[in-house]
Amino acid sequence: LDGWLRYAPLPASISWPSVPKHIVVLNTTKTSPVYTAGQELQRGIQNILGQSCHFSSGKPDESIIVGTLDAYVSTYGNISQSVDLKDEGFWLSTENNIVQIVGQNERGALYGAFEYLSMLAQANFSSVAYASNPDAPIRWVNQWDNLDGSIERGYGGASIFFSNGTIVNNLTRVAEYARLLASVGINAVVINNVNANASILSPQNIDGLGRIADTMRPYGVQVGLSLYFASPTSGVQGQANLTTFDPLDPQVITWWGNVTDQIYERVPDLAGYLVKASSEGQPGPITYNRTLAQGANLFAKALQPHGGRVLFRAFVYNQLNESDWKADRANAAVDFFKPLDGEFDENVVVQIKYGPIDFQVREPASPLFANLFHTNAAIELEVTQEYLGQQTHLVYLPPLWNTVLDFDMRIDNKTSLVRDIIAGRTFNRSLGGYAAVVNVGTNQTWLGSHLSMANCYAYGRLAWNPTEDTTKIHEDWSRLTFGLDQNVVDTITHMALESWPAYENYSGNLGIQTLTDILYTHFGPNPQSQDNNGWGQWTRADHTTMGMDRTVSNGTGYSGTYPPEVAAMYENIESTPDNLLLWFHHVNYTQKLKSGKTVIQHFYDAHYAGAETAQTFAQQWQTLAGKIDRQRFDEQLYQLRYQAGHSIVWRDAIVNFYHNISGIADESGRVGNH
Ligand code: GCW
Repeated sequence: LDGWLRYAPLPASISWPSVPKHIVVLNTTKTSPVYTAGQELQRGIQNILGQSCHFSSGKPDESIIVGTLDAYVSTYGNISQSVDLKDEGFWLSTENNIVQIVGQNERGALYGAFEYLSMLAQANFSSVAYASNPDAPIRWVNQWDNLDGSIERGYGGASIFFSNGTIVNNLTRVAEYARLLASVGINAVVINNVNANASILSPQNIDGLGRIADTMRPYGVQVGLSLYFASPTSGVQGQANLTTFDPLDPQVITWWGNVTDQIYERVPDLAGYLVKASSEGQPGPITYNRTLAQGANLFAKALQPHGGRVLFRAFVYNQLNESDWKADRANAAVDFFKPLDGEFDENVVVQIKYGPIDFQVREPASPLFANLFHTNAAIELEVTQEYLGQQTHLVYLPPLWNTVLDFDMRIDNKTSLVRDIIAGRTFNRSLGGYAAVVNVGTNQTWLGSHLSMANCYAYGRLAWNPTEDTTKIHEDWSRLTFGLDQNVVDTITHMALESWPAYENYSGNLGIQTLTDILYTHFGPNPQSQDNNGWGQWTRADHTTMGMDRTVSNGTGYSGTYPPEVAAMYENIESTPDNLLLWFHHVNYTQKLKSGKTVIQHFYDAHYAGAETAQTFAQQWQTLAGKIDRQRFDEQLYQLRYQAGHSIVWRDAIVNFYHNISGIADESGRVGNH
C-alpha cells in the first residue's frame, strides 16, 4: 500500500553517521505541505533509522530545518550559498550536521523532504548541497474513473474516488495516493474520466470534490476535473438546464461561469479542467460549427479569474474509410489544431498523446509538437498499460517515453527536443508539461502489479527532470520498494530494461503498432482486427505487402507534417529507421531491412526472440526467492508465469497470421507445417 514509501529499516549490517535529532518546521498550519513534510521526516527517520526526532524551534545547529525560502530567511537570514530556486523547487543541504530543506514554496519544501528521505532509505548519507527545480509547471496525472466506481482502462480494481455516482466517504486511500504522488513531484490529479459525466457538477458532488481537495491539499496535490461539454443541456441536478451548449451562446458562457464559481467557492485551489471534446462521439464545439479553440476558451475564460488552467486534449479524429489510400488518422491532430495556433487563451494547454495514434508500443513523436508555436503544450503518457499488457505483462515504459521526449524535431534546422518544447523553452511559452493516465484503483498494489509501480514512480521523476537516467530511476525505485540487496536491485532492473523491447518483439514490430485487438479489449493478439474498420489504425497487410504509406510522394502526406529535416528522413525508405519502417512505408514482405533481414523474417525472428526473453523473467525473478517477502514474491511470480505463457500465444498468433497471409516460409523452419 505504501508503494515506494515503505521506509523499511536499514539492515543492521550498515552503519551510518548521525542524523540530527531535532526537526524545525517553519510552518505549523496543519494543512500546509510544510507541516506534512515535518510529519514525514519524523515518521521516515523513525522507521528507516529507528531514531526519534523531536520538533523544536529556534537554533539551527544539529537540526533538520524545513520550510519555505521566505520563512527561512525571516528566521535565520540568508542561506550561506547562493541558491537558484524556481517555481516549486527546493534547496537541500546536509552539510555541517545541519539539514536544510528549503522550498521555493510550501510544496517545494515537501518535495525536498521526500528527496532527503529517499536518500536515507537508500542508505545514502553523502554530504550534498544543491538546488533542484522542476522542468515544467504542469506535472499532472489523469484518472479515467467513472462515477459508478469503474475505471476505463484501469487494471487495479475499482475507483478510490467514486462509487454509486458520488464521492466515497472514506478518503484514506486518496490521502495515500496524494502522498505517493507528492513524493515524486506531481502537483495535480484529474480525478474523473475524460469521457466525463455531467453529474460531477451537482452541488453534492462539488462538495465531495471539496472533500477530496481537502484530503490532498496537505500533500500539495491539487484537484482537477474532466468536463462533459454538453453539461448545460444534461439536466444536472441542482444546476440550470439549457437548450444549447454552444460555446459562444451567452447563456452557456454564464452557465459555465456560475458552475466554475461554485466549484472555486468549495475548492479555492482547483487546478483546472481537462476537456475531451468533439472526439470519439463526445459532444464539443464542432457540434455547433465552432472551432476547438472557441471550445477551449469557453472554459479558459471561466477559470481565468481563479487562476485555473484548461488542459484541452488534442485526441480529435474522425472515422475513416480504408479504401481511401490517402486517409490517415495520424494526420488528424495536426489537421485540427495547426490552423488554430495562436487562438488559444494563455491558460489553455493542448494535451497531446506522445504519438499520433494511440499509446502504441512504438510510434513516432506526434508532429503536433512541432506545429504549435503560439500555444502551450503538454505531453500525454500512459502509466496504465492499456495496449501494453494491462499490467499482466512486465513493461517498464520510460525508455519508450524517452524515444519521444528526446526526439529532435529540427524546427528551423535547429535542435528542438520534444521535452524542451513542452517545457515552454523552445517557443517561450508560459505553461506546459506532462500528463499521464495512471488509473490506480483499490487493489493493494494500486495498479494491479507490484512491478508496474515503477512506471508511476518514474513518470513523476521524469516530469521533474526528463534528462534523468531511466536505469538509475529504476534502481532507486527498486531499492525503495524491495530493499538494498544489490542482487535484487540488479535483477529487477535488468528485467525492467529488457521488458519493453521484449514486448515490442512479440507484439508488433517495425512500427506496425501493437497488433493487439483494437476493437474492444486492447489485450492479446488480433492482427486481423487492425484493418477493415473505421478506426484508422491500419496495417494494410495483404498477400505480398504491408505497412502504411505515409509519404508525401505516394501516400497520406503524414511525413510532410514534420519540419523539413525530419520529413526528409521519414520520406525515404533508406533513411527511415527500421523500427518505424512500416509506420511510414508500404513495402513487400521481402523488403530488406538495414539489418539485412527481410521484413517477414524479422517478424518471425523478433517474435521468437521476444517470447524467449519473456520466458526468462519468471526464472530471473525466482532467483530472488527468500530475498523478497513471500506475498509479493508469489504474486509477482504468478504474473510473470502468465506473461511467459501469453508471450507464446502472442508469438504463435502473429507469426502464423503473417505466414498464412504471405505464404513465405520461415528460414529457421519454426513457423507452420507442424
Ligand atoms: O485509446 C482510447 C481508449 C479509450 C480512451 C481514449 C482517449 C478515455 O481506448 O478508452 O477514452 O483513447 O484517450 O480518450
